Amino acid sequence: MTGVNGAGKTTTIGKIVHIAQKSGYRCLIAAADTFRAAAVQQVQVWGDRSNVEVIANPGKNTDPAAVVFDAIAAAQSRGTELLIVDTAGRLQNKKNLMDELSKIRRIIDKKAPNAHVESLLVLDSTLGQNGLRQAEVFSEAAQLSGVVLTKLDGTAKGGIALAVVQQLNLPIRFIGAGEGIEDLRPFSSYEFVEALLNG
Ligand SMILES: Nc1nc2c(ncn2[C@@H]2O[C@H](COP(=O)(O)OP(=O)(O)OP(=O)(O)O)[C@@H](O)[C@H]2O)c(=O)[nH]1
Ligand SMILES: [Mg+2]
Repeated sequence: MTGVNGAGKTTTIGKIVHIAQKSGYRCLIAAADTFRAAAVQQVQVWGDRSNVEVIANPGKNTDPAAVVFDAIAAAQSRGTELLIVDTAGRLQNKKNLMDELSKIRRIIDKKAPNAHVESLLVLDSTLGQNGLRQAEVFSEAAQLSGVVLTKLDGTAKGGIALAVVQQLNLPIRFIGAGEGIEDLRPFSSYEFVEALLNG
């Protein structure tokens, strides 16, 4: 899960593991946001809500790629079916942080060559056109396969979604419609267009 600061990555992870766990998948979370002090605790709280274990490195400012490496090893030895990686929020113009993201992606591809990898950009739908530039840069660094549109419970209608799909050719996988654990829905283009035109 990738995206700029505060887009809703960690919350979305909490929501996704909730659905996945309920659907019977064996899940694991990698706490690869080693940048912000409270980030590991935050994702841990979400893991606890669904009884999903979180792989973290207790050290300070540790290498997030190393956490991902460890989490993949744990997932492989346990027969985990879904491993979700929480990453630190980053601005797309910070080259070193985008390089860090590429490194995480390389580790995943190398260490789990047979895994089905979904690389999702979590996009705050209240941000409008700024989202598009983000998506382009993230797409290169993390080889995005889709988008999650968050905060659609507010006044934002997420018109940016049209541009994301058209210009980047990325599917929208989920929408976030609130801060609660149940506030995640699969994306429906029909409902989305109805809301965009009528709401
Ligand atoms: N209203 C609303 N708020 C949301 C939604 N998703 C996330 N939030 C809120 O947005 C804020 C940021 O969410 P996080 O999940 O911490 O975002 P993040 O991308 O992990 O942030 P960083 O790790 O700091 O980059 C929190 O207050 C969340 O409750 C949503 O769909 N709707
Ligand atoms: Mg986070």
